[in-house]
Amino acid sequence: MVDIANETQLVGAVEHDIREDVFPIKGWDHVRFYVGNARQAAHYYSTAFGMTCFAYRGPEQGYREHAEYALKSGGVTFVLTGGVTADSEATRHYAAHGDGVIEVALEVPDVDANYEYAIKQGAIAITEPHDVTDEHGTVRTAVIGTYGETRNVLIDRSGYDGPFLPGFAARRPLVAPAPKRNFQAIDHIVGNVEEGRMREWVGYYERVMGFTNIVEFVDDAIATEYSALMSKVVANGTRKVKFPINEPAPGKKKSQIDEYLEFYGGPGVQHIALATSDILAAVDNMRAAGVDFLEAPDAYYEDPELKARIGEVRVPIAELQQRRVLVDRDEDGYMLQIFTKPQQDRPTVFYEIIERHGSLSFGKGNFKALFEALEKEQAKRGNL
Ligand code: TYF
Ligand code: FE
Repeated sequence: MVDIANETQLVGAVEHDIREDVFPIKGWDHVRFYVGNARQAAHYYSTAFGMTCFAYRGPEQGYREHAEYALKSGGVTFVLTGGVTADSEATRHYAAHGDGVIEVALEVPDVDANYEYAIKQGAIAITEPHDVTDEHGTVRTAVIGTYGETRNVLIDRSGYDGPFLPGFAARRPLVAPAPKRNFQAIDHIVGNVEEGRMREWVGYYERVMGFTNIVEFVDDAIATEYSALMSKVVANGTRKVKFPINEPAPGKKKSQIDEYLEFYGGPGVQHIALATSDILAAVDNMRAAGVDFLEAPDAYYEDPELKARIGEVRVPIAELQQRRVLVDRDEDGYMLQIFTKPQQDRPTVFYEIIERHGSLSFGKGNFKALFEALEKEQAKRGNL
């Protein structure tokens, strides 16, 4: 069970009564990926990310088209779905996009009320509210569209007490579970959209889910100077659910967002930020297990302005430098963050590991160092 107070701090959430919201959200439910080979992906997320497989659904359960593995690490649940047949939805999606996110599922108290509100506000209707039932009970669910082929699934699981979702069977882990979790909660999930469409998608979440545009954005100066992207963040009332949205901006070089859009074949989820209470251990464990991270240069740590910018943090800068962990501070506190390289063959989805200490923002002070490291990788791929 996740410690709720602890989780609130981990992800920079705020005290807020969701009953005041037009679109109340309890929190993240799960993220579903369509992948080329779910069994092997599940093994990777177990061994490299330290997640634990706990449920499965496939042909053995009479679910003929797909094999799905549900994994968790604290409050983070991923579902890896692979096609068993040549014409399954996952097989088609994989051919078009490579491994990627198909669903960002949110737990809500009343699926019908949220769905009705969203549709009235112009949400893309995918699936109307309906019950899904097995011997463990009933889940009420509905689906709303978002950027690209990505979907926001709404889930009320109050009438269900099975392993994951109706149809899934409990499953033993694929490998011996990690002794300690690397991360405990989803902090934010970022989408990349086409040039000129960021504002539209920010407006979509404002209208359809009653989200608000929070603090940080990449202004024009940053965009043209070194990032070649624009970004705005929308969040729900509790700020547990945060959706930054990026679009490419014209710059000196090809935007990393353009590289994503080209290789993903359209808009989609760019990165998932995973909150941890011990980023040093997480990075050490994940590196040892074969995860590649972006490497900030020594100059980042040796810059005399770094100390002035960040003040006191819980570990010596040398500890951060050794692992290439980035650090930023805002008026509320500081945060430590690091980014993996893309985690599949295509240069598309990657992960962020984030350890917040009061800070509610996204590492604006690190954009220059981060984007330079990203561009170095982009250049190696011949896409700059
Ligand atoms: O989520 C964020 O806004 C930060 C910064 O391509 C960021 O993690 C933004 C865009 C990007 C990589 C990181
Ligand atoms: Fe991020």
